[in-house]
Amino acid sequence: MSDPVSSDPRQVWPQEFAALYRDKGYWRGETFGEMLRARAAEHPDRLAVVDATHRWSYAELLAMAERAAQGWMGLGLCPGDRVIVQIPNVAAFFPAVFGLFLAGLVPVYALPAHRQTELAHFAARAGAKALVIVDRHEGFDYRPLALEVQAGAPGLAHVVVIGEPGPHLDFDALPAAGRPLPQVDPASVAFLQISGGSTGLSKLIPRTHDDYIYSFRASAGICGLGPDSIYMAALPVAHNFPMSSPGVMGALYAGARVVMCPNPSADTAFRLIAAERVTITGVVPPVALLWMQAAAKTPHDISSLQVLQVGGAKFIPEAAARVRPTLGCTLQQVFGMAEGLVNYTRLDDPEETIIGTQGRAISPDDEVLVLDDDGNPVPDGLPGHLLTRGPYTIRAYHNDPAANARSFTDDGFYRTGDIVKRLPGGYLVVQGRAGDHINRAGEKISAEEIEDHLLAHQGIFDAAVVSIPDAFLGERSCAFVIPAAGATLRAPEVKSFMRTRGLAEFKVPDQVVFVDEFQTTAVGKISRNTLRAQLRARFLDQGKTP
Ligand code: OOB
Repeated sequence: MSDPVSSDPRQVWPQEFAALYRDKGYWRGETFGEMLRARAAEHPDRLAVVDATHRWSYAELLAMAERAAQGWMGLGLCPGDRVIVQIPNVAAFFPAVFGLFLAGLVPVYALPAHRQTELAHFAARAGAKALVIVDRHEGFDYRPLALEVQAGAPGLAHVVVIGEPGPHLDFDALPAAGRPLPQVDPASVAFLQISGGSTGLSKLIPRTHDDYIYSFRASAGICGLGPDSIYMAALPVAHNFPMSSPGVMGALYAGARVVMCPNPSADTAFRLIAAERVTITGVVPPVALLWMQAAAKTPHDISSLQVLQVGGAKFIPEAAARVRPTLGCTLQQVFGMAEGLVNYTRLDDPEETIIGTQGRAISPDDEVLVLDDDGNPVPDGLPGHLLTRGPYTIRAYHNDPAANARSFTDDGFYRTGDIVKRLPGGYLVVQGRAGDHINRAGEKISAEEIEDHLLAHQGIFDAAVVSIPDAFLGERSCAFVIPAAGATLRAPEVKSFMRTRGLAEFKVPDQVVFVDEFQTTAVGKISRNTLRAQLRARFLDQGKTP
C-alpha cells in the first residue's frame, strides 16, 4: 500500500462545495486518462502533438501513453506514488505524463531550470519514488544532475531517461507490468505543481482531475479553442499558464494540436509559428516585449497567430497597446496562479479592457474578495488584498501545515498575496504584491529562500533580498549584504557562491549591494518584511541603476 498523497483533511473541498461544483457541471467525474481515450476515439488520426522531430496523432499518443503506463507499473510503482517530472518542451512530455495518469501515478512538475537543491526538496516533500528526465536539452545534460539528486534522496528509487539513459533506466525499454491499468478516482490528486510563493521553499500544489479538467475545459472555451486551433507552448510546460490556461491540456481537450517550442526566443518561436501555422500561444511580459521588437524584422510569416496571451506578471498598458499593431493579433491578458484562480480578458472585450485590465475569473462560482488590512471588503476601484475560493482553487498545500495556516482562511479562502483593484463586471487590475517575493519575468523567487542561501556564506553576516523595478524583467532581485567582520567580498564572488548552491539560475541575485548595516528606525527587532521595504525604498531613493 502506498502512503496517501495527503493526510491534511483541509486538502479536500468540504462536502457541500464538492456537491455544488458537481451539480453545476464543473466537476464531471472525468480523468486525464479518460480525456485522452475519448479524444483518440473521436479523431484517432488528427495530429495531437508536434515538436522538431515528432508528429504524433491522438491514437499514437494514446498507444504510447498506455505503453508508458505499463512501464511505470512494471517498476513496481503503485497508484498514488509520486514521480518527479523534469521534462522540457518536447513532445515526449505527453506519453510520459499521460502514462503516469493512466497508471494512477502522480506527477510532480519540476521546471527544466530547477537544480539539485530544488529537486531534493520536491523529492523529500512529495515522498517521490521516481524521477523522469530527458537526456539533454538546450545544451544541459540532466543525467549527472539526476545522479546527484538521487544520492541525496534515499526514497528516489528510479531515474528514467527519455533518450540516451546513461547510468539510468531507458524510458523506451521499461518492461511492461502486464496487468490491467487501475481505476482512477476523478476526485483524487492528479499531480503536484510547484508554487513560487513568498516564504521559504516552494510549496507543492495538489490538483485533482475534477478541478483541473474543469479549469482548462472552461479556459479552452474562453480562449476560443476548437479542433482547428494550433496551440504553441512557448513557456516551460510545467508552469500552470502553458499547462492549463488553456495551455497544452486545454488544447488536447478541445481536440486541437499542440506545438512544443523548446525556448521562447523570437527566432525559435517565430520559425515554429510560421512552419506550423500556430493560432494561439502564451508568454510572459518580457517575452512579449522581445517579440514585439523582433516582429518588424522577422523573415517568418507569423500571420497565422490570432491570439497572444500575456500573463505571469503585470503587462503595462503602454506595452499591451502595442501588441495588435506590431504582431497583428488579439491580446489576451491572463492573471492566474498555480493554486487555482485564473482571470482572462475575453477575446471580444473592448480594447481598453484588454489593454487596461488583467481580466475576470473563469467561473461564475469563483468567489473573489478584495479586502483591506483589517479584512473588510473595499469598494470597487480601490486596492485591496485578493482572496479567493472556488471550484478549481486548492484548499491546502501538500504536506505543509505551516504554509496552510498562513495561506488559507478558516473558511477556505486562499490568500493570494496580490493587491488588486476590482472594476465593475468583476475585472481585476493587479496593483502589486503584499508579500516578499520577486516576480522576475514571471518566475517567482522567495526572498527568504535566497537569503537563507546567502547566509550560508562564511563571509556574509546578514542579507536581505528585495525586488527592484526593471523595465525589461518587470522586477529584478537585489541582495543587500552585510559582510562579516574582516571579510572582503565582491559581487561576482557572491553570485558564484550562489551558483554552487544547486539552484535554478534565475534565483542568483541580479545585483548585490554591500552595506555596513541595515539602518532601522524602529528600536530592537523589526520584521524581515519591514526591513526589506526599507531597503527597497532606500535603494529607489538613491536612484541607483545596475
Ligand atoms: C502564474 O502562476 P504562478 O503560480 O507562477 O504565479 C502566480 C502569481 C500571482 O499571484 C501574481 O502575483 C502573479 O503571479 N501574476 C500576475 C499576472 N499573472 C500572474 N501579476 C500581474 N499580472 C498578471 N497577468 O503566473 C499564472 C498561472 C496561470 C495563468 C497565468 C499565470
